[in-house]
Amino acid sequence: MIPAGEQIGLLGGGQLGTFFTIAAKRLGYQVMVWDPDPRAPAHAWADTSLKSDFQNPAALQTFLNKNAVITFEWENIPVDLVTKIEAKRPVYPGSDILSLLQNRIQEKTFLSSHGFPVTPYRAVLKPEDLKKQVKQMNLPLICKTATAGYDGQGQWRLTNTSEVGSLMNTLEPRKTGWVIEQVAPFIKELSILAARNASGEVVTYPVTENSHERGILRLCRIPAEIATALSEKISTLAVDVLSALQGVGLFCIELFLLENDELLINEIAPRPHNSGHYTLDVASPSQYEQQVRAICGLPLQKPVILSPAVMVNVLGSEISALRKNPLRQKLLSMTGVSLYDYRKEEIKDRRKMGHVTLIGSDPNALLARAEEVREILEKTQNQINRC
Ligand code: AIR
Repeated sequence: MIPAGEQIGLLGGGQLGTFFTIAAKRLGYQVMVWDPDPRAPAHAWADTSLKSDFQNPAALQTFLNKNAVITFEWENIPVDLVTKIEAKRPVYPGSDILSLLQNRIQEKTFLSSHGFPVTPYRAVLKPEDLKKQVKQMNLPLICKTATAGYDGQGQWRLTNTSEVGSLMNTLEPRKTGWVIEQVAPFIKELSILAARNASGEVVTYPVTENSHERGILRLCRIPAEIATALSEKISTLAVDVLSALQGVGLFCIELFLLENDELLINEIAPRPHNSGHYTLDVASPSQYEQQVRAICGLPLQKPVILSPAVMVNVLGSEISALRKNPLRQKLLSMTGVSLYDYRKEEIKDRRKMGHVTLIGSDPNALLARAEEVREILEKTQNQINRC
C-alpha cells in the first residue's frame, strides 16, 4: 500500500491526467506529471512537473528518485521508457500490457487466442501485402496503423477492390505495419470501465453507449439502453479480459454490439477513458479515483451510480461556447449540466477541448437536452467559421 503523502508519477499530462491528478491529491498524494509538451493541461494541477522529452536521462533519474509508484494516462508513452522505470519502481499497468495494447495486431492476437470475440482481421506488414490480405476477406474493410493511431487518425476505409491500389500507394512503409479488419455491422457501440488490483479483484462500472462522429467520440449515455442480462454478460467479459491480461489499474473495453446480442471487442485502453468522464459527476468513486486506488493498493470500491447521465464532447473551436458569453451563460444556466474546460490553449479541428455532462432521472429527456447542448456548440463553431 502506498501511504498518503507519497508521490505518484504520471506519464502523460492531458485531460485524463488532469482528472487523475485531482483525484490523487484529494486522497492525500503528491503527483509528478511528466509530459514533454509544456502546455499539456495536467502540468498546472501537478505538485511537480517534468517537461523534458521522454529520452532525457536526468529527467528519468528525477522521476525515479521522487515517485513511489508510476502510472500513465496515454498509451502512446514509449514502452522502452516504461521498461526502464519498471526496473526500479512499480509501474501499473506494466510495460508488457502497454506494449501489447499499443499494437493492434498483438492486441487482437492476444484476445482471439484467449477465446475473446474480435472482428475478423489480418495483419499487413508491408504495403505490397495489402492486396493479398484483402483477397482473404470480405469488403468493406478498415485499414488501421498497427501502432500510434488516435481518434480516427491512421485509418482508411476500403469499400471496393478498385481502391486497394491507391491505398497501397498512400501507406508509407512502417515497421509495425497495419491491420485490416472487417467493418463490424454493429447496432450499438458500447464500452465498460473495469479496475483490477494486485490481488486479482475486479470491479466494473455500468455499460456506456457511445456515438462517434468522424471517428471521434461525440456522445455517451449511461446506462446503455440494453437488457440487464446483456449488461451482466459484458461485465463478466470485462472481468475475464482483465484477469487474462493480469493487469493492475483502470481499463476500458470498447465493444461492438451486433444483431442477436453478439459482442465483439474493438479495443482495450489501459487507462481511464473519455467514455468514463461521466463518473466525475455521478459515480462514487470516479474512474480516476479508482485508478489511484488500484495502483496504490487501496481497496477497490464497487461504484455507486447516482443518476443516469449523458456526456457530450466539446471538439475544436466549439470550446468558445464554454469560454465566451452569451452561450456560456446559457449553458451554465441549464439545470443538471456541468461544464469541463481542459484549458488547452491550442484549438485544433476535432481536438478534445472539454466536455459537458448532463444528469437527471429520465434518460430520454437527457438525450433531448444533450441535443440542445450540441446545437449550442455547433452554433458557436458556425459563428467562428463565418468570422
Ligand atoms: N487521451 C489519451 N488517449 C485517449 C485520450 N483521449 C487523452 C490523454 C492525452 C490527451 O488525450 O489525456 O494526454 C491528449 O490530448 P491532445 O488533445 O493533446 O491530443
